[in-house]
Amino acid sequence: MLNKFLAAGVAAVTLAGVATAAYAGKELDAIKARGQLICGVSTGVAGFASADSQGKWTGIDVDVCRAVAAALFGDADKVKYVPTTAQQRFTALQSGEVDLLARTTTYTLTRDTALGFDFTGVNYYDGQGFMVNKKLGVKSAKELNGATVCVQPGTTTELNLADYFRANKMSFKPVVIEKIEEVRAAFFAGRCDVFTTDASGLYATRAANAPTPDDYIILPEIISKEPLGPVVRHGDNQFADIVRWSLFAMIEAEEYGITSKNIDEMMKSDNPTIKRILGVTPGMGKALGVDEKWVYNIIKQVGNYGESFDRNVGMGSPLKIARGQNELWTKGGLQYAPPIR
Ligand SMILES: N[C@@H](CCC(=O)N[C@@H](CS)C(=O)NCC(=O)O)C(=O)O
Repeated sequence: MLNKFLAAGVAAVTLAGVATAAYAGKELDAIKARGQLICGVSTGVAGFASADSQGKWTGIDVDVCRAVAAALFGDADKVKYVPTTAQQRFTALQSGEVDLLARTTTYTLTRDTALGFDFTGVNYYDGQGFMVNKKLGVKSAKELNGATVCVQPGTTTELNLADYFRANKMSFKPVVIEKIEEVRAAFFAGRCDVFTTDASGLYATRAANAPTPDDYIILPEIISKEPLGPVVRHGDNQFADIVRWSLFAMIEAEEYGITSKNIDEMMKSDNPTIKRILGVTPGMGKALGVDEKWVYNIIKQVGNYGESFDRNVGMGSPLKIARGQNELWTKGGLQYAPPIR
């Protein structure tokens, strides 16, 4: 009996030895040589990615960039941000102008395949909605027949809008504008009756950009699934893995109660899972090809997923968006990370 177990153990060790960790490609080598991650973000959406007057970027998307930099360099500040419109973002990624997009980008089949990208997770589960001025007296999207609708090109928004109106046998007049600040200006000046985008973008626009936020309502209909997540080019699996697991680490840390505040205490935990996550028991960093303190650095400098959500878009922010689908799976939401082991 004992021998059988021993033999199985030896086989497992050999297997683990054969499966080498690194599929390092030219992307990761170039990022390391440069000493800085180049992250494509939006041109300015409060709570997701926006720069202050000093040029300091914050937001839940910015935190993805910061987490990857913390995993790679031990320093969340080693990021250069490149603002991109919805229309420009995919060319910026394909051409190599940015290493990664963390930019309210919906995970879809064609983007994941034909465009030559890999999505590495979902940092915000969203859905498309409609915002109108209260004075229109509209209570439901079903009452929008004949409306003029402001929309950004190069988005899933544009496609869903057409599908929704067609499916409901309604007509609409699109006002298609690339730059978000021009879309907002057009909508708030009354050049369109409706502004449609991801519900998060509607909340952000109302809270941060509306001259009088109370004048606007977001209609109850959510017409699509918009799982927003980080995306990289095909071609460097190890870099994709680092992006994927940096986000998973933030989610897993929240699940295990590891926060930026208590992480130094947590380093002394006896819990074998926490020891493995934090690299006290080594192995995960080696497998991913980063420092064993990668999760420590992410959580200490950026925070866990819940901290990032709360600070940027949740109750600790002006947006006050409820966790909803972005709550952890253990609390009835969709945020779920595979185990770090
Ligand atoms: N999730 C949709 C829409 C993405 C999108 O561009 N959303 C607007 C929401 S306000 C945005 O981020 N605009 C900011 C910008 O253009 O910089 C997609 O991936 O196509």
